[in-house]
Amino acid sequence: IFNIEGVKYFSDKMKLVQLNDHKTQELIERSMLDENTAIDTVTAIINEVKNRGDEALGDYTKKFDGAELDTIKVDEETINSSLSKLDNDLVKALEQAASNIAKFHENQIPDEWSTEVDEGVTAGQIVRPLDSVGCYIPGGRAVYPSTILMTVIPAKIAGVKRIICCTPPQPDGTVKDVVLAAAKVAGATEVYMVGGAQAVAAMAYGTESIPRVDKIVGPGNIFVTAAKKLVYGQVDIDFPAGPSEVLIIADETADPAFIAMDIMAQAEHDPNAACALVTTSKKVAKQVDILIAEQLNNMERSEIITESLNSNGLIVVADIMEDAIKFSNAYAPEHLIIMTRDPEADLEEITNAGSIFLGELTPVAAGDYGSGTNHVLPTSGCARMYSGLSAESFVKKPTVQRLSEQGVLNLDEMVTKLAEYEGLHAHAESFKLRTEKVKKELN
Ligand code: HSO
Ligand code: ZN
Repeated sequence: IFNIEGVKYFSDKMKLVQLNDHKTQELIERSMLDENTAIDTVTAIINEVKNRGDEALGDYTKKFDGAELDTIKVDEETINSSLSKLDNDLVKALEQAASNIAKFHENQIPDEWSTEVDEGVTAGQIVRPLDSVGCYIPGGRAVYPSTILMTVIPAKIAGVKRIICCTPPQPDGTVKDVVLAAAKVAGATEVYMVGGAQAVAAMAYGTESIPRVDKIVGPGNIFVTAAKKLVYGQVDIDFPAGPSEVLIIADETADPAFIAMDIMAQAEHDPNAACALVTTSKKVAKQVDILIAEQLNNMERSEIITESLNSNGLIVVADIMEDAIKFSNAYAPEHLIIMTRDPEADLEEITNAGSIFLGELTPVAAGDYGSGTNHVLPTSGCARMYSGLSAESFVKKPTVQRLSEQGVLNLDEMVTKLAEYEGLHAHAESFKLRTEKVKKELN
């Protein structure tokens, strides 16, 4: 056994700490991308798109993606034929994932209900889909067909009629077949070749080719995220989704090999990804650290993994499980894996996490692709106040009420009293007219 005080780093890859000695606040901080650095650039882009529409989109696509396009919209023929260009097994994988995602999200549509809040006063909610939604699909280094399924399918399940996708073209002016195929499988209605802040602006304000939508969702770089923040209010947005994260809670029963690979799996997404292990077992901590050090150089994306672990990798040793869980709640990770003797029991104490994976047989990769749950999740501690993307993200819940004669009589005094107190005479009058009518009819 080792001495944590003496050996601050086992392998020089991840930061190792004993929980007691450190302030939680310091430890939960991970490098955050500051969208504010992009605000000026993005504001200019949004204004250009607002004023010059398609022409501005053409200029930016040439500048940022190196592509000159005749039309921004991908024609239907190309989308329809994309599936036949893919390897059969890949199509099958997309379809199985899509079916699981659909099944999961069907359960998320909120119920319509009404209740009698006072005698003769019924009030409830109805559920209606948004009319149109725009899914931002990143291009470049990270082309994730799975993300198309995760954004389009929940909107489809919610009943959204028009679901458009915007994705940057490759320099030859095309979009990868797999992206189009995923859009087709998921049920997107249109695909447009435009990326970055200009795509967000186009979906928020509309251009000659691109319709303005009610809500923009999907992950993106800091320009995309800054643009989403700036158009918020004009349209709805999901939430800022930054670099991937995982936190693993483990006790001495956990298999260090699984933990090490789950950490590297999340780290391989992004040099800014944040991965943490919180364990009550010094032995597990040490073995995970050793395994990562041993395997790191053989990983295909070892450079990205190394950078991520060096900047945001963390192994925390806690005295007791209660402390480990407290730490995890403060960290509010995007993904949480619980590898303990009784994960279900520990789940009871979890308050903040985007998506939770129970037991050693459930890696984050399951949720990334097709255990059905959504992989567009709140990062950087935002799981304290946000839930991930869901079918519910694409519906509205207008409220409905109806008063009977009895209901009017029951509310009369309360409403008129409060209205008069607020100095809103017409409010009080509007109610009194009903009361008078009811009283007349009752006589
Ligand atoms: N883990 C990512 C999603 C993803 N993984 C896409 C693989 N493909 C979300 O943080
Ligand atoms: Zn992933």
